[in-house]
Amino acid sequence: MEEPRQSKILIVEDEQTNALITRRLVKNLGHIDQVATNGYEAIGMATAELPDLILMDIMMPDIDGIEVTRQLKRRPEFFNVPVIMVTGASDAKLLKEAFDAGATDYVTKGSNPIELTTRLNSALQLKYEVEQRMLRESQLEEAINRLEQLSLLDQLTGIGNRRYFDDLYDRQWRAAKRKHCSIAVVMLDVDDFKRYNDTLGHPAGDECLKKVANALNKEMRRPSDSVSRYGGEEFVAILFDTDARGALEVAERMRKAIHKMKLHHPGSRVCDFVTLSGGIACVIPDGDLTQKQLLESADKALYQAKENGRDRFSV
Ligand code: GH3
Ligand code: MG
Ligand code: MG
Ligand code: MG
Ligand code: MG
Repeated sequence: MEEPRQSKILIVEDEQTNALITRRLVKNLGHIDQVATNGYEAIGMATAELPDLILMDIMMPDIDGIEVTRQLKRRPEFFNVPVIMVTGASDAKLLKEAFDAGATDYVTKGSNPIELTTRLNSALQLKYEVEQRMLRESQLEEAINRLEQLSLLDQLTGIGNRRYFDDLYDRQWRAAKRKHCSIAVVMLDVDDFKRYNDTLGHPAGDECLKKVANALNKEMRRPSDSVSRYGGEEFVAILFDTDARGALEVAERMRKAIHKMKLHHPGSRVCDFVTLSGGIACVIPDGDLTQKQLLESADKALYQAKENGRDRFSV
């Protein structure tokens, strides 16, 4: 068993001589002591400076130690602060009341100091073990959250990945169904991207995808709108509570944003910079149409846009 570290001990005791004896003992153990001589003072001191452990007299004028314990233990910050009752006589009924109020342990006044020392040490030991375990658990939880977040991001572009999209699409679909509002999906595909890689190289292709993703992301104006990387050089936007006209507006904005960057694309058959084609589909999801069918219809519209000459959107 490792030696307990220096701890702040609050001694609650209304009789001066008793307080002095306990104080000396606590100091000798290497801890920092504080004394409160009545219940109100105890609550005030405990609140101001959260102690590591409280030695609590039961019999005091005004509010007794059991009531003080009850009040402190109601607060979440005191859940792991051990309260050792220091009793005059071991009255079973009183002790039960003390444990019900949240006391950790008790010692009888005037008993061998070794008894108080032992109980104090083991209560502190347990407290620090619980603290350590809670810390490890919260660190683990944080790490899991971080990993979860990372697993939803596309490594290359930093926007949501396919998993993120699938998840969001499902949630938004169900929300649209509940609210009887329209949901739009916009499939976007970089034109002649194979030729981009072929002429400028794959690393340049990667850089291009990053810029495109970033530009598309900037065009998402509402908190409920989002664009994810669907795979390869394809992106997908979900626009909540948006009809075909609204979706076409956003799509045009995205197309223009890509135009404006004028990313040199010598292999393109459309023009000499990077362009996008897209397909739009939207529905109020309360009929027979499934999530999958809506995506397929956006994909068909995308194919149509390619057929019609690229650098455009179809509905
Ligand atoms: P279209 O206009 O019909 O869309 O023609 P395309 O060449 O863009 O379409 P295709 O599907 O034939 O080619 C897609 C290309 O995108 C091929 C693939 O190597 C490239 N690509 C997919 N993912 C990445 C990536 O992460 N980085 C790079 N550099 N290229 C990628
Ligand atoms: Mg007393
Ligand atoms: Mg493609
Ligand atoms: Mg393409
Ligand atoms: Mg293709």
